[in-house]
Amino acid sequence: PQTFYLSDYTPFGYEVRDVALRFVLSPSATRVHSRITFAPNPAASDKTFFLHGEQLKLIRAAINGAEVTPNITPEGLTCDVPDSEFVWEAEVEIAPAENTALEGLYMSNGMYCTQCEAEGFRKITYYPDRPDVMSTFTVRIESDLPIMLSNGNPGETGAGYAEWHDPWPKPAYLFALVAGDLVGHADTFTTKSGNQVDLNIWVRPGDEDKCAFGMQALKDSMKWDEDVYGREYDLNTFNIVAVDDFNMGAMENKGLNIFNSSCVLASPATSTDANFERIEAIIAHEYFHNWTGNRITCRDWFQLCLKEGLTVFRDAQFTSDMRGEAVKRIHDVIELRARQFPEDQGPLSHPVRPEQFQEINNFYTATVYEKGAEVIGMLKRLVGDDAYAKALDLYFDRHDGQACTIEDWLTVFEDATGRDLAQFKRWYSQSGTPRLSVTDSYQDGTYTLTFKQSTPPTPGQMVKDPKVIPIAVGLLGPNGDEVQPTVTLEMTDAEQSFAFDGLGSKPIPSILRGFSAPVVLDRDTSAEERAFLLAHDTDPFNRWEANRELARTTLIAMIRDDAAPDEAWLEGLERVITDTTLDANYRALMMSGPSQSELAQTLHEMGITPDPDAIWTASDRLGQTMAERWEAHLPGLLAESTVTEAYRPDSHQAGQRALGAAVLALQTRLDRGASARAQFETADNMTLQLSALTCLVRSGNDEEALSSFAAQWKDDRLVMDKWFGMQIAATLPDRAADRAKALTEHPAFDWKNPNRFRAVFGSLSMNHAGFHRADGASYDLLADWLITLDDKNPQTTARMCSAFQTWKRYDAGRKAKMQAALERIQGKDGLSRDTAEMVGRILS
Ligand code: HT7
Ligand code: ZN
Repeated sequence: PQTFYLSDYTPFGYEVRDVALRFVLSPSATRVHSRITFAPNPAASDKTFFLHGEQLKLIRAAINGAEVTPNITPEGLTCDVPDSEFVWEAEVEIAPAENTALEGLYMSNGMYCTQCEAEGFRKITYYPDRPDVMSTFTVRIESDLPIMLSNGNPGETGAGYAEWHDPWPKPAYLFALVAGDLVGHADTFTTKSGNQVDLNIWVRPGDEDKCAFGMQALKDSMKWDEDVYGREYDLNTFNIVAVDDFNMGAMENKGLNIFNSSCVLASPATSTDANFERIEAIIAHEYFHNWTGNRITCRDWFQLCLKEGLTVFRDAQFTSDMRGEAVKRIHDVIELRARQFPEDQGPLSHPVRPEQFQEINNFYTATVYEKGAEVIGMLKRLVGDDAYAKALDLYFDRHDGQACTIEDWLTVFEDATGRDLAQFKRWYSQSGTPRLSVTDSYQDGTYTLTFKQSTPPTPGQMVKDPKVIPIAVGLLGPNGDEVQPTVTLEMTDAEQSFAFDGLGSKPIPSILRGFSAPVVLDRDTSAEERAFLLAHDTDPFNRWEANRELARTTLIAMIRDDAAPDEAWLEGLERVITDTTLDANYRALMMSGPSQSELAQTLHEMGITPDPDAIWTASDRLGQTMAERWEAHLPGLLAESTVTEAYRPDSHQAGQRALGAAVLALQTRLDRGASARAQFETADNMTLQLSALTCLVRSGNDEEALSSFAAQWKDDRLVMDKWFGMQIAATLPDRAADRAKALTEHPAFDWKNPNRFRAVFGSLSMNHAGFHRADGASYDLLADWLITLDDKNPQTTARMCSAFQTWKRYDAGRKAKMQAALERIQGKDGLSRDTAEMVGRILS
């Protein structure tokens, strides 16, 4: 397979002046007529006329009205063309009903829909399918379906057809088309300059009652982007469509966002608080792409983080504003450590801006998205809020309508602030998680912190240069007063000291406040010092972090030496969780210790081979200790977390329910599931119902509740995804593989639907000890199913191979079994390019 390199970029030889498409829809023989005006690109030296095109049946092609016979390969076509402006016309035939890969034009429950990012448009018609080729589009759709949508503003509509025109030049990856028997949930939004925008969420009949929350989230996002970034919406219409078969979460097509139905449909009875929060964030994310991604797009796919890192950063700011900064930051850091750190420290490690790929779909990763957002957070911290706002204004002014690079982005910051960002740019080019070690000293009123940074080698990058690391630090006096409010130290060297003068006594440092850089902090901190920070740190993130560190240290001692849980820590934590002046959400986060995979990650970072069974046993024993120790507090905490008002998915109520869920998990250990069963039976919302069911599944006493849940929800596909998933994710480790296998034989296991496939196998890989069952049963089951799925849906198969990315860190027995599973996938005849690249990298 071909490898593409960032350094090989050259512009396309032709500009596209405008595109007109006509679709005559039919499940097995859709005709796509294109009429495209091209003109030689003066900035390009290579004038080869190559149009991408895959799995297309060319019916006819013409240039300036005269039929031509292009040279066709599996990747596209070439043709001799005039050396001045000309009109290219083509008619192709495609079969959306046979498209199970869900890229290009495909069908889901009788509805036509598209997914063109990254390279799906080439499965619709012949076109220069690259993000730096931008054009206006006019689209005519012909079918007998009642709703026919495309990008931009609606044009003429009549019996059997609908026309759309998008006045904003866009790359083909933002093209979208939807046609089906859909019902709309309508609303309007008036922009700050007074334009009225028609908003619609289109869903299958029966889902209308699950649109109101998404619509409110959309209006909140539109308002927030005006207020915070000064960005206004730019069309008369904004449509969102919910689709059941979708490879990822959602897609930001211009004016026509397409969503996985799980990321837009919500109701209290069927969605958890976490679902509501995620839906709000994804709707915001896709909407924010209108400026960061659509109006300003990427020059090539190596620049993916330009739009994704920035848009994740923006959606995180939005969620912070909507739901609270500290809790959002803690959630994001938990996710970063769970998903990005293992990626960055294993065989799939790659820079935030990768420099080569075979299949771009494999680079929609936690590194590009989440570390990409962290890099922007660091930049903002380094330049300050005002300079960040100034730089963003300049970015939008200077680059509106362009396809840009990370160099363009950093130049904007250099021009707006006068800073040299050459060293900062290493965050985009160097892969791997930096390790930051700290020592301190105190003498004559001066306290000195000395940091050393180093980044272990990663695939293809043996040597790393020092990066600029913003280290937010505060100092606390012995009585807990803050003697030095948060300052950002700018570390630029491999080793560097920072002194604080005029201190009356040795302070307690609070380092890396707010997780100011995506690094692993190594510091030999005493348990007393951490307990002090747990009690007094004025930075809520670091207060939580102190607790997390204490939990981690205790668990690691329990895992390695069978030690007893640390008494002093449990006392400190007890004070926090019973402190009713603290936010319930925050207390719930304090109660939830590191996950088993996070512990495996920490052990790996310490150079120790993780033993999944020992990790599970220690985590279970700690849970039991907490339950017994806090027995007297549990009923009070449960009562305190009971919501008496009508259900609202806001952060206040969600916090109460999160605290309740954490307490119920402990209570279930003491009352053999009686409280959980009572909650399960009386719950009037999905958050309470599912948290109770999760407790019952964890206790192993779950058969009755699982069947009654399935009977109640058998007709709701999104709730049934939860049912499939949670009983595997939460079950006892020795049952996970057998359960997953049994569920693949369930009549509702529709394995071609990515949500259902992920519900089963994503959950299996999340049950750490269950996935790493010593006999390799889970590895074999997953490999069997990845081999099956690859023929139908390479993109989802390839993504799910990452369950094996940590294989090298385990013991010889597990390692050999995972290697064998990977080699079995690799050896499959006709393996897709997507999966072959992923497995090859994981094994390397
Ligand atoms: N920009 C989108 C990324 C994407 C995608 C979405 C759905 C299906 C396939 C996809 N390939 C790439 C989503 C986003 O980041 O907003
Ligand atoms: Zn995105």
